[in-house]
Amino acid sequence: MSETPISLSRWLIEQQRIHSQIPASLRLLIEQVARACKRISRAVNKGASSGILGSLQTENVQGEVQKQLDVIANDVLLEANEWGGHLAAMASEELERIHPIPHRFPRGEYLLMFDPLDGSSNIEVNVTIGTIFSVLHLDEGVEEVEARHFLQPGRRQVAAGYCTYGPQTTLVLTLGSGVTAFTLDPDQGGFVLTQDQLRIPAQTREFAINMSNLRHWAPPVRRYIDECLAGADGPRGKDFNMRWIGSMVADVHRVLQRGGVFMYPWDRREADRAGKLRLMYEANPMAMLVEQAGGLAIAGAGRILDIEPTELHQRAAVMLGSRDEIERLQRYHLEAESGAA
Ligand code: AHM
Ligand code: MG
Repeated sequence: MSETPISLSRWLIEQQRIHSQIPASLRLLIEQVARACKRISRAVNKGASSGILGSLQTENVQGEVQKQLDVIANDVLLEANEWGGHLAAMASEELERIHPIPHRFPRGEYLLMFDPLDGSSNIEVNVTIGTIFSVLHLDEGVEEVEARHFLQPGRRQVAAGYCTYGPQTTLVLTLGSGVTAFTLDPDQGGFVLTQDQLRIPAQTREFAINMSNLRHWAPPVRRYIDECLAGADGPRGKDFNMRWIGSMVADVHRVLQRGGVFMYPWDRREADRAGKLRLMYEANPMAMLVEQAGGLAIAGAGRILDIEPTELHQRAAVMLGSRDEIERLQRYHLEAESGAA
C-alpha cells in the first residue's frame, strides 16, 4: 500500500510542534496564503470558459494595464488574509498603498507582500503564471502600520514562497531552513508534500534572459552572456542552452528544479531604474528561496537580500541561480566597478 501523502497542514503543524520552527500564527498565515492560491488556481484553470480573461481599462501603480485575473487574484489574497488575526498589514503589486488590517479584525505581528499574478502577460496564451509572496515581522511597539515598516532588507524575511499555475499547481516555500515543494492534488483538494530540501546544483549550462534587450545591457552582463554564447569554442569551453518563459515565477521554478541562471538585469532603456522586477515582492522572496536552496542571488556586485529598501514598489536588478555561475557574474561586476575588466 502506498504511503499516505503528507498534507501542507500536517507538514506545517510538524514544523511548529516537533521542530519548534515556527509560531502558530505563521503557520496560520501560510495556510491562508495556500488557501488563496488554491482559489486563484481554480480561476486560472477555468480560463476563457468563465469569461475572466482579458484586460481592464485600469492601470496599476507601475503604469501597467491590469488584467481581470490580476485584480481577482489580488482580491482573493486580501480577503483570505484579512480576518485571521495573523497580519498587521499587506502590500501588493496591484495596490499603490499598503492595506492595513481593518480595525474590526484582530491585528497580528506579520506583514505580507505579494505579486498576486506574476507573468500576467502569459495568461491568454495558457503559459505558466504564479503568485509570489514575502513575509516580514512587524517591529515591536508600532501603533499604526505605515509603508516604511515594510522597508526591511530581504534577509529579514521570515518566510517566502510562490505558487505556479501551470500543468501542475505547485507551492514552493521557505521558512528559513531549506526549501520545500507541495503539489495541489485535485482529488484531495489540498497541497501535498512532493519535495523536501530542494537543492540547486552549483554548476549549470542553462541561462534565462530576455535576449532582445542584449544591446541595452551593462558590460558585465554582456560579457557573461557573450561567453555563454561562444560555447565550447569560447573561454567557458562548454555549450550553453537558453530557456525563457517570460514568467519569472516559472523561470525561477525551473532553476530551483534543475539549476540554471535567471537574469533580469538593469538596462539602458530606463537607465534611472534599477531593473524591471520589483524588489519587495518579486526579487526578495525569490532571492531567499534560491539562497535557501544553496544558490545565490545578486543585483550586481552585492546580494539582493542586502539591499536597504527605500520605497515599497522599488525595482531591482535580478541575477540568481546556480552558485558557481552567479559568483562568476558577481566577479564580473566587481571587476567592472574597479575598472579591471
Ligand atoms: P508582471 O509582474 O507584471 O507580470 O511582470 C514581471 C514579469 C516577469 O514575470 C518576467 O520575468 C518579466 O516580467 C518579463 O518581462 P518582459 O517580457 O518585459 O521582458
Ligand atoms: Mg510579477
